[in-house]
Amino acid sequence: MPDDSERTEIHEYLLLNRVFEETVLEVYEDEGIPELPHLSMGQEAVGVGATYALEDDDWLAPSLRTRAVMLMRLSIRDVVTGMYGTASSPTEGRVTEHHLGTSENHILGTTGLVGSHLNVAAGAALSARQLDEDRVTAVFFGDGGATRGEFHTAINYAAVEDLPVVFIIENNQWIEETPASEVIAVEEDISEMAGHDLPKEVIDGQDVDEVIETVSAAADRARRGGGPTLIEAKTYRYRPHAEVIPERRDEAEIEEWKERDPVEVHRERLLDAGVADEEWIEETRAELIEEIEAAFEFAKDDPMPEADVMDKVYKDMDVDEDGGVVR
Ligand SMILES: Cc1ncc(C[n+]2csc(CCOP(=O)(O)OP(=O)(O)O)c2C)c(N)n1
Repeated sequence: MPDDSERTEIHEYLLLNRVFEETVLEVYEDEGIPELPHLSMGQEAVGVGATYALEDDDWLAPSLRTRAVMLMRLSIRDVVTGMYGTASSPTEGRVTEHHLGTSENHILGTTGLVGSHLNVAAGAALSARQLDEDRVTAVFFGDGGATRGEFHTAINYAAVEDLPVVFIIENNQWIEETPASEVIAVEEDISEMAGHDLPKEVIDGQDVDEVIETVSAAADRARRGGGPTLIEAKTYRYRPHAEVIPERRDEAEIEEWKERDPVEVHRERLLDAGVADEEWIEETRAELIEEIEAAFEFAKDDPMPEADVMDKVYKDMDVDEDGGVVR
């Protein structure tokens, strides 16, 4: 169980994610943002809890919706410049925030192909073992990601090799506009699809404490050589798949999930325990808004990258004057 100062820190991360996305939505609606927002509002406890449970040098492979990984491992300014693809962004504009990776922060970059990072995560875990590093890799993916072949190849390989991986399904029950139940042939828990021999945990993704506890236990087990765990966190997103996609889900379903809002659940727990008061929460929220708005102002004035975009993409690569690769 986290102590009081850890509990307030966890709440600050939850607030950061919520306030950040509220600001993203506002800016996007007012004037647009180069990277189309795919918001995670409603799902914050999964990314926050899992990232919190892991060590700073554990590898994280987020899905494009696991914003918490970015906000907890990078500065707010890095995340915002990442969305604008400008010169100061972590990859100097080579990839926007959705798929960015930085080895410095132990974030594995992904591709736009849903599920493609699952095998990469298993590979990162294999490399940690071969290099004798005490690192766990956590990979986040949606219910849609769980329908991909990579779900089986990565889990099978990790289970056979006892690799230190924590597989985390952020089951928000919708794949763009398709209900997962229409395309996934199991009745209840989609983690059942993995028949492989590994522990499976189905948890409440709206409860950050449950996420932290489950991911910590899985990571400890992995570090002791116990192999991978598959965690399915039941959750829900409040916004459509992306901000250009019309909302076709039932309003009543969305409202029902909002009654178990992950930020609110944790907030009430802190208030009841006397760990924080309303005043601290409001002050923290106001400070975060100020910092986030300043990052947006910075990003809007930040120049586009000057460097040749092919530079730093491939190691030891010679490029001719037209930008072509010299072989
Ligand atoms: C292989 C592949 N198929 C389709 C797409 C288009 N696509 C992008 S995100 C997405 C939905 C993914 O759903 P899920 O994995 O459940 O994650 P969520 O968006 O719910 O977080 C789809 C179909 C893609 N990028 N890659």
